[in-house]
Amino acid sequence: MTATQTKTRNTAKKAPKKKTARTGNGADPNFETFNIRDYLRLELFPHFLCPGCGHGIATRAFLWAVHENGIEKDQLAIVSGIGCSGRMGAYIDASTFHVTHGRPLAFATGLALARPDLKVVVITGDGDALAIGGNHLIHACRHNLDMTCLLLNNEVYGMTGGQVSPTTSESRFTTTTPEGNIEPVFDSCELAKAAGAGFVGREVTLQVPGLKNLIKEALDHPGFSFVEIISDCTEIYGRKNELGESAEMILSQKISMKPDTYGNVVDQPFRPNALDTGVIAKTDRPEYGATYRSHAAQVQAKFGSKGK
Ligand SMILES: Cc1ncc(C[n+]2csc(CCOP(=O)(O)OP(=O)(O)O)c2C)c(N)n1
Ligand code: SF4
Ligand SMILES: [Mg+2]
Repeated sequence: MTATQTKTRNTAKKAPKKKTARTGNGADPNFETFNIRDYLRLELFPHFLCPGCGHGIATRAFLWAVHENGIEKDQLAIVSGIGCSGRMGAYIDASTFHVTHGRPLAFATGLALARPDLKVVVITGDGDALAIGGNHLIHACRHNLDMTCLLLNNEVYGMTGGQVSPTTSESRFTTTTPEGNIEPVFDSCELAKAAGAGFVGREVTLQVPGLKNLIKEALDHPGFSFVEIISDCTEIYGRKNELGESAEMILSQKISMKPDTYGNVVDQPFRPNALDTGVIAKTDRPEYGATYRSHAAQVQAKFGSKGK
């Protein structure tokens, strides 16, 4: 309010406060109807995740988003590569494809082109999508085909025992950097943005409702949507770098994000770089599937269905 504006007192009778459901995640009434068990293959439990692993938190946020967006399980196709992150797909009760390390985006491209009626989601890791599969990520962004990619970034090759990855922070110890990492770090969101992804966002596993909302927006976006999820490898990376128990690790996520987003509430930064969170880029570039189908129809009209 500026100095010249007059403050008016609202004398109207206040409407009675609406009672909202008490939930573990704030007063979100939809949370009451979300039961993660409805979306899991419980016959595969107990799951293989180490205690405190961020990938489980990310999976919960994703399934909550699926629930709130009203996506039916038989309309949901999940493609994942190899890694602790990729293994998440196996636990989800939907149509799931567990494919070769580094190739889930290539597989998903064929699936999304052949079955545009499905909601295609790729669950991948920093090694899977940025090292061996980096080429596929660049071209998935460039194509802008309608699918969602969730990159679970724990800064390490978790499944294979903790080797360095393209997102390992500087000077961190891994099994292949016993004296500390000297490689520069990839910012996957900047990469996705530059390569043309229709929607780019990042969130930490500490902020589950915020992460769920970001994934909902990504799932709704017509085109290639990319969400980097900052996740913790508590068992291998955390222990090797003496980052504390899982609770300490997840709390330190706050300081590695832009302070104006979360505030500096811990002393020891886990990830020294200040990263943006939330929606980082959103464009209305043409979606590739629609362009492809219209082009195919034109070619068929010109030459007949058998071509020339
Ligand atoms: C072609 C191929 N190369 C290497 C491997 C071994 N491998 C399996 S998972 C993995 C890295 C996983 O790291 P990331 O994608 O970050 O997943 P995380 O386990 O950290 O979630 C590697 C190198 C493989 N299975 N196939
Ligand atoms: S090794 Fe790391 S990434 Fe894999 S399940 Fe354990 S804590 Fe999670
Ligand atoms: Mg990883």
